[in-house]
Amino acid sequence: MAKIGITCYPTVGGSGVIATELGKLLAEKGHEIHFVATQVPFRLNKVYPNIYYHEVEVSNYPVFQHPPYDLALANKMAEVINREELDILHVHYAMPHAICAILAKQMCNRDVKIITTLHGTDITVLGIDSSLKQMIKFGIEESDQVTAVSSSLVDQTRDMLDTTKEIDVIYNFVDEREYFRKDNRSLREDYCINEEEKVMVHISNFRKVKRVQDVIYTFSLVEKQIPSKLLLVGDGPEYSDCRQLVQDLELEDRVLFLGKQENVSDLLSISDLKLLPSEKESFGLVLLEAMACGVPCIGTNIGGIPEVIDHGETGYIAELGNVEQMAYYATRMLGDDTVMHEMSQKARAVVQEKFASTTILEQYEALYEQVLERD
Ligand code: GMT
Repeated sequence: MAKIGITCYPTVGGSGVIATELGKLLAEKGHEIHFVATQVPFRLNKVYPNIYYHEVEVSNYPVFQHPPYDLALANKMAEVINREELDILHVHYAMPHAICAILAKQMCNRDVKIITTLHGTDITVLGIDSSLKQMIKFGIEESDQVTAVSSSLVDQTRDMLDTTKEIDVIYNFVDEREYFRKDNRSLREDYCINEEEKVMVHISNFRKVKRVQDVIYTFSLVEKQIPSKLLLVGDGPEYSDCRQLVQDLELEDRVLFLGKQENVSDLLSISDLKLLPSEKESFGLVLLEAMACGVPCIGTNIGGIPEVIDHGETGYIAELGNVEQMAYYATRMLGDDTVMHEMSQKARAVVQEKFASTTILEQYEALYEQVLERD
């Protein structure tokens, strides 16, 4: 059994979820897990005797113009590596976490192996600030092993960073014990959703790249043909504009803004179709969460989305920004109960086969073993 440190942004979307769920599954297999982060990861909602949390405290002395998160993290990582005798430090994000891990390793006298998982956002950042390229490349190349959450992200990383570093694809997963379809008829009633109405859902952090407005425009076309409601779950920078758009389109009685929600599987269990029309998405963990609850998805032909949605089988892939096409697919699916039922079944099956948590866990464990066997 290994002693594994994990660093992630504890409250940030999919990457934080994957890092925490992975830590929990590894702990259940008997590994000793040490989270090194600024907060207890939000999914760490139960006591595990072999999971420890080491808090990174960022000082805010007046002399520092900016609180030194990266240095405080590297310092705490070094402390934990030495004291807990870590074998592996698995960090999520090359920047800044891999860089901090490399610095921490240099500070201590232990041959801890650094595993870096790329979630896409580092590469997105490069599109905005190319001056960080060398830094991200350094973090990746100096890691003992690098993984990415989709093949598309591997290609993108190679293209943008001009690196030949071996990057393994290990897909994301969901905890099937939490994500399954529940009988939630009373919740439908609570939201005043009629028996004949179909439910479309979108869940995100409402960043511009998620294109929530496309969800609303698509829904406005669908609801003209099929009695339906739209659940918008989450909050973020585009939230106010989305509310305004719903008002302008006179859809207030059909679109429900639910804000941030914890028990997403309950909401997915009353949904028929999920939309993710993003312009950047290395994987789209929310798609997997939906599919596990038997909800087929429509997504864009962007990043890792086509690796998650099997076009015509578990949902549909549309062109970026093409709301007519998305509405066409949505009405085709929602208007035919047989098609919907088949797609729903297939979506669940794919989660159990291609993205099963046991399979993904084995892939990470095999990678750890391989790295620990080196020199
Ligand atoms: O997409 C976000 O805004 C959050 C971000 C994160 O760091 O959690 O998501 C990234 O990692 C997720 C987990 O691997 C992926 O499912 C998301 O597709 C990815 N986001 C982007 O690539 C934009």
